[in-house]
Amino acid sequence: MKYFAVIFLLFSSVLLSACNSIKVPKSMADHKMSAIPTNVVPTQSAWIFPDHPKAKEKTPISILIKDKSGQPIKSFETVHEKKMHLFIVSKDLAYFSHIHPKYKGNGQFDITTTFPAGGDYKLIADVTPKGGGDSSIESHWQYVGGEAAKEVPLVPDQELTKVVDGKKVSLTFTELTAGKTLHMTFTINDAKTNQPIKNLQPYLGAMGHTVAMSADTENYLHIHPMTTAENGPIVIFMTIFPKPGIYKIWGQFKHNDKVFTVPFVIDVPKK
Ligand SMILES: [Cu+2]
Repeated sequence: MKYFAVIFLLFSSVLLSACNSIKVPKSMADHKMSAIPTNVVPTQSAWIFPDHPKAKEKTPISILIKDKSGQPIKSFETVHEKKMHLFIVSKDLAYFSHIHPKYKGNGQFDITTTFPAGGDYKLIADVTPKGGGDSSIESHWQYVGGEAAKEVPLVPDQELTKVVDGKKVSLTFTELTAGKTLHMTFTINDAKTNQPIKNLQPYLGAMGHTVAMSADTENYLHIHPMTTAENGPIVIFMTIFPKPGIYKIWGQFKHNDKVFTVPFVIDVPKK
């Protein structure tokens, strides 16, 4: 086990220095703890927007995924039921959206979305070209015209319990420290009765999804829960926060056929 941990840390430090968009290896997310780096296919992308996208208007987006020589990548793995997962956040991380563009073939993914306010948005596409192990990440900043929303300062939550859609959700960590493998646990109770919710439904093939983003949006983590037979009230994720500082976390779960998203802001201390 010790041997595995060392190898894993070596691997993750390579991963950490290699790119800004840190991904939790799929092997780790699935709790297989593979020590072998699973190959990430190098990609590049082109993002096609209308000339002057505006807030509150339907905005078609095309994302072209290409290989390093500029040729479109043609086939993609279906990961968690989708060929592409697209996350959109406002610069202050107040706005979060997780949507699934449609694959049109020839490397092209299309979706239409509506930005809620004017300002800068970061879009992060998560795809796995056929034959790849872990997903490739492509991101893009986009300015959207229109009246800007009031900027929300990113302040760590004093208390890690939130009520969303009638659910009381608490977040705890084993040893919250940058660069350390840790468990992040969501506990989901009914907000009215305080009874544990034991009938969560799988959402995109997992009991939950968590996205974490550093305050500067440079580090992105998409984490899936450790395998469990339970449908709540506890959902455990394993991850590593690559660097200290403030992160926003969005936990997404499904209950009564409805997906709910619970956001937290945390401050990850250094070692
Ligand atoms: Cu998704």
